[in-house]
Amino acid sequence: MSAILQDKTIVVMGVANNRSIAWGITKSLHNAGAKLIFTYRQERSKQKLEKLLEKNDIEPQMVVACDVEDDDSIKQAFQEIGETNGTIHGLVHSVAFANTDELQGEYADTSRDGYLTAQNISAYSLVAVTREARKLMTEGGGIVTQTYLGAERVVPNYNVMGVAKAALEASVRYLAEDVGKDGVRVNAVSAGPIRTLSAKGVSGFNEKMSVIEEKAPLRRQVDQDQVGDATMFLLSDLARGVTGEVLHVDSGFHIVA
Ligand code: NDP
Ligand code: KAL
Repeated sequence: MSAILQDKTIVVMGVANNRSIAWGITKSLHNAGAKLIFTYRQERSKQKLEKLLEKNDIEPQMVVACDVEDDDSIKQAFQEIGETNGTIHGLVHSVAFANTDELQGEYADTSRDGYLTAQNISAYSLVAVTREARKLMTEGGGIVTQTYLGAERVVPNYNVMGVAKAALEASVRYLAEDVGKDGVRVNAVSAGPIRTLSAKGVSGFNEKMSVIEEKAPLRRQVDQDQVGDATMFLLSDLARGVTGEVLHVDSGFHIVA
């Protein structure tokens, strides 16, 4: 039997280091036989990524800069990807940002600028990259983004990011309708708390982690590899009937009152 993602080319956005959710996804996609293209924003992330790829014997098809705040950067990245690789079959969007001062206190105090930044990088970016990526998805394929329970419920400190994730999840549904006619599926994974660079230093993170072990049905932490395998499933033909969906990979925490 051939590997699940044999002959599939997938673009992965959002590896900053070995703790990144996108790195867990990379390992799952690589093990499933996919050819991988990476995008990064900061030079530092590129260097970390290249070291990681080398250490793990993963040969990338391409590593290209892409700042999702900038339409020209997105256009250029996907044009280069198209010119070098032709058709792609998948896209992983694992990117989010809000200013630290908006991730504490009351949501009611969110500034206009802080609101727009969070929406811009964390939600609109999926719309912008889907528009470019679909041009290269001539054989159909899958797009998967990363979200969090704070989109559905009020989670202390998540604040402006919760509202951005709500927009992201709604975008998953609207985009799924648009690109479905071309055989492209759009889904999200809603992960439980995982200690990553983004999560570092934001208040309330440690408590959120410990509650999973106490209250979630599986009574254990979520890790990058679990999210990686679920994302791999959603990108694969095994999920060919699934689109517009938010799949919780959270030890079942979201079902508990
Ligand atoms: P990381 O810090 O590892 O990854 C965040 C990534 O976002 C970085 O690679 C960063 O790139 C990238 N990024 C930020 N701004 C931009 C931009 N303007 N253009 C391009 N890339 C950008 O954290 P995670 O792996 O935790 O986060 C990945 C996703 O998972 C996010 O959407 C997050 O909301 C989501 N998530 C995380 C959970 C957790 O508990 N960790 C739980 C549920 C969802 P660079 O460093 O190069 O700027
Ligand atoms: C309730 C939770 C506790 C934490 C609250 C808010 C978390 C927000 C996530 C958001 C992505 C964090 C940031 O944007 C951090 C940023 O302000 C500073 N960090 C950086 O700039 C680093 C260097 C770069 C790499 O980070 C980014 N993002 O570019 C939520 C927890 C339980 C679950 C989490 C962490 C969810 C999530 O969405 O990440």
